[in-house]
Amino acid sequence: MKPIIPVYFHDDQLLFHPPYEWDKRGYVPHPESPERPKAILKVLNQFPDEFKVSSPETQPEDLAHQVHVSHLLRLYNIAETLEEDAFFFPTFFPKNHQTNVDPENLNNTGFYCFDTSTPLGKHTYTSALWSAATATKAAQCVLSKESKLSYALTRPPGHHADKNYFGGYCYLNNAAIAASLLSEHGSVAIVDIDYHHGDGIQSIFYYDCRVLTTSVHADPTNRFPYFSGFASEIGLGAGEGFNLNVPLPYETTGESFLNALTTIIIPKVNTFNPDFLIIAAGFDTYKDDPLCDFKLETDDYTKIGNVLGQLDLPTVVVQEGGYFLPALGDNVKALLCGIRDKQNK
Ligand code: SP5
Ligand code: ZN
Repeated sequence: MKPIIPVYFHDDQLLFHPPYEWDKRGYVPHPESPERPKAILKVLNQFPDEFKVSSPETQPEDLAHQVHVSHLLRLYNIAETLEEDAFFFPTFFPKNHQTNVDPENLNNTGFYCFDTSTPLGKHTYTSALWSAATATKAAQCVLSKESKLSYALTRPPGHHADKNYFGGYCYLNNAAIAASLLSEHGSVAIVDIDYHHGDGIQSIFYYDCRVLTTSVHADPTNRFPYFSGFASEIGLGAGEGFNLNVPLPYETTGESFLNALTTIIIPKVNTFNPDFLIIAAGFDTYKDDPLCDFKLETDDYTKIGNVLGQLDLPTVVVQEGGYFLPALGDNVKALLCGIRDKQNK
C-alpha cells in the first residue's frame, strides 16, 4: 500500500486576483492567478487513493513575524483598506536602502517592493496568510511524523519574498516560514527547483548555518531576479558555505537539469546531513511554460522526485511558480509520486 500524501489548501487563497502586471512590454494579464491552484487540485482530486486534501484552521501570524519585519506586514494590513477591485502598484522607488519607513502610507510601498509585477490588493494579505498556513500545516505534518511527505499548495508563492521586501509575485516566504518552524527541531535543507532563483529564501538564511539553502535556476544575468543567483553567493558569517546556487543556461533540458541536481545539489545536501528537507517546487521549468525557456517534460518531474525521495528525509514540498495550466497538475503529481515512491526503500 502506497502512503497517502497529505495536501494542504485553503479556499481563501483564491480571493486575491491581481488583474495584470507591468513588465517590459507594459501591462500584461497577471500569470499568477487563482486558476493555478484550481488546475492543481483538479488533478490531485482525481486520485483520492494517493492524495488527501485538507485546510489549515489558523493563520500563522507569529511565524510570519519571525521571518518578516513587522512594517512589511503592517503595509499588507493597510492594503486591506483598498476597494475590492483597486490594486496598488508602486511606481516610485527610493534612492537609498532606508528601512522602517512609515507603512501606514501606501505611497511608501516602493520602500518594501522590488518590482512592478506584484501589486497589493484588499485580499493580498488574507490569501498570503492562508498560503503560509498551508506551509505551516505541511511542516507540522512531517514534524508529528503523521507522514514522511507533505505538500503545501501555496498560492500566492513565496520564494522571492524577503525579510523586508516583496516582489516576484511573492508576499510571504512560505518555504522560509516552514523552515523557521522546522529548524526549532533540527537542521533543514531547502532545495529550490523553480526556474527563477529563490532570492528571498537565500537572503533570509544567508547568515544561518542551521538552514542550508540551495537553488538551481536560469542564469540570472539575463533572467529575473537579475541581481542574485550567481554561483559566487555562498553565504556570509556563520552561514558561509551554507548557500549554494547552480545557475543553468537558457533552454536547459531535463537531462541537464537532473545532472545538476544529482552531481551538485544532492552531494551538498548529503554532506550537510539535514533532519528535514523542504523543496521549493516551481514548475515554470516545464517546456511549454509561457514565462520561461527550460525544456523539462512531465516525466522529468518524476525523475527529480525520485532523486529527492532517495534522500529519504521528512520532506515538505512547497508550491512556487509554474504557469502552463494544462500540465501543471500532472507535473505536481509526477513530482510528489516520484518522491513518495523512493522514500522508505
Ligand atoms: C514565483 C515566480 O515564479 N515568480 C516569477 C516572477 C517573474 N517575474 C517576471 C516578470 C515578467 C514576466 N511577464 C510575463 C507575462 C506573460 N503573460
Ligand atoms: Zn519561478
